[in-house]
Amino acid sequence: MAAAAAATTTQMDNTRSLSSISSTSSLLFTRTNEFYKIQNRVKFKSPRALSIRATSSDSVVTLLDYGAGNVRSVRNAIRHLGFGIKDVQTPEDILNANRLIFPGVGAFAAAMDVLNKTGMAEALCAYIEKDRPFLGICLGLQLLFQSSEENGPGVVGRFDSSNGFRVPQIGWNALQITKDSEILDDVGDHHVYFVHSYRAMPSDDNKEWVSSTCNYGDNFIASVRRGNVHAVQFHPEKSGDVGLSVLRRFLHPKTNIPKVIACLDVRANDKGDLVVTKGDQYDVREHTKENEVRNLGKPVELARQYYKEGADEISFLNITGFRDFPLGDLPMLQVLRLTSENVFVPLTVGGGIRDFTDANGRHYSSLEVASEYFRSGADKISIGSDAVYAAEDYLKTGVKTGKSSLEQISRVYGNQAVVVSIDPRRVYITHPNDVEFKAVRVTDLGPNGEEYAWYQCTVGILCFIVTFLFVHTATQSDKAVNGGREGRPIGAYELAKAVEDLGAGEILLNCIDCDGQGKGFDMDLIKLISDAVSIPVIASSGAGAVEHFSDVFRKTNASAALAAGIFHRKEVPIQSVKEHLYKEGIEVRI
Ligand code: 1PR
Repeated sequence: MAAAAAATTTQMDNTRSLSSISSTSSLLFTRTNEFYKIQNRVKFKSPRALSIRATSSDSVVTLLDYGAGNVRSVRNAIRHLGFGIKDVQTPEDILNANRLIFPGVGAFAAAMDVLNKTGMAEALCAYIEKDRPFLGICLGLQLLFQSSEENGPGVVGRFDSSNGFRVPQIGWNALQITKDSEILDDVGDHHVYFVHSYRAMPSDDNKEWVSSTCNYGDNFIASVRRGNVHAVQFHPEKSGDVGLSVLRRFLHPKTNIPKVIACLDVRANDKGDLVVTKGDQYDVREHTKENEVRNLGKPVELARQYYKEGADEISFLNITGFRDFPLGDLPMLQVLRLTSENVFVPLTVGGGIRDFTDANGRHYSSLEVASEYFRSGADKISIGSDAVYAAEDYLKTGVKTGKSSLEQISRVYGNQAVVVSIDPRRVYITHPNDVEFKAVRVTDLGPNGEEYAWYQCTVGILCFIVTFLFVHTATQSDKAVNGGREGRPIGAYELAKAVEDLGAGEILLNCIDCDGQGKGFDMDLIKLISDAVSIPVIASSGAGAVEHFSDVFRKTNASAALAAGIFHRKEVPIQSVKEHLYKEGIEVRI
């Protein structure tokens, strides 16, 4: 170990003298100069919205060993923790990695030289910009910064030995943890092992992402964390049990226990009473002569029952909220107030969250609408149609105006309080290039043998449009316009990515085709979206049996599964869903 340490140190010393004369000593992130500048280009997830999820397929970690030194101990530690290793051979291996460790052995300049020549630097940049899970070790941390030999004083510089501290630092030292970084959770007062002559210095520019410092003559950066990107100056693979715990926490990130959510679609029936209803592909009317709204019970009573049966969350969707004015919907606010009196799991409410001018000309902002919901007992609000319009504008202009409901509400209440409900329809196509939206190869072929589909987002239709266009009553217009919904020129994938950028903290992913069908969730859609974003995704629409829940948690990165019909019709109690998941080895809240 001492020999390895000495070798590393010598190499690093050479590096610095080399780098001062070598034009190849560019930084890993030359394009953006310093790591903190990447932050401006990259939409790093705010810690609150962060959800790192792993599936059993993540049992292989990609290792970037560019041949400059001995990373045997890192390999052994990874294997010891039960992971296989895929070595990076090409830049594509980096781009395709699920989880990447970069031990950054050897000399700074030489490392940069190899990384640049092989195209790895570019790939690493792209990987990190996408906020993919990354752990840099030692030089792997320093390469994220600007070196001192370039462009005047930089973030990384050599220890000052004039104050009596021997350089390199070779030995054990304690960390001062400055912010929650998840991978350091077990470190506490334990010492970790360092071997280095150079260190990155904390500054105002980087203070947001420094997760710990260490003192060796001066305070230097011992670790950084921004979203899924981590880097440590010490050697976790040489730091005993506590070091292994750092690696373990990176490899097995804390996953949220999957949630089972009961959803209550609520609307006024033709008599004006607020009822829980349930559609088939969003058609909530009985197929009888009277054509009345299907009535499956009373919202408060059902919510209480689902809470007692073990629901992890309850969602109320005021399904006509977009065309009616929700603050005019006092019964809905009353439902929230009463439910929150004795239901002690999170309550989400959606429907009609948008700016609104009432009949008397009084303007209500979406923030006021949301605030009223929060005051009445909601923990989260869910935005459907208005988020689609906001995403369309954002994709058109590339500008975040900060004025959309989504942006305003998440700014005031935090991302974790804002869910975006996506309501797409499957549109089959023969070739993925047939549309400008992200398409997937479907598991079940379309009616004409189509192998692909894209998922077209829909919005609720405003009452006055319905009235003008159809000169019909709301009852007729529900049916006349595809369950009262209009298709928009945006796909579920594009919408999900855009709303994540705009500040959504969670996605409620419905599927009109599967809604009420009981044939299982749309796995193609859920996989597409839950792989595309790093905020939690709630799988919704189509649950018909307990196996559908284990399927969705096994095969996709969904964080929660929501159902309505099977609970309302008492076909499958929540408890049996939980028992089934437990038996299948999927952790649940019992
Ligand atoms: O557009 O912001 O006003 O929000 C309206 C909200 O109302 C959206 O979240 C939208 O999903 C919902 N909504 C609008 N129309 C309907 C309808 O059914 N006609 N309900 C509707 C959506 C879908 C799920 C349902 C699952 C599970 N319902 O919430 O509960 O599909 O059902 P299942 O387990 O029985 O298959 P805005």
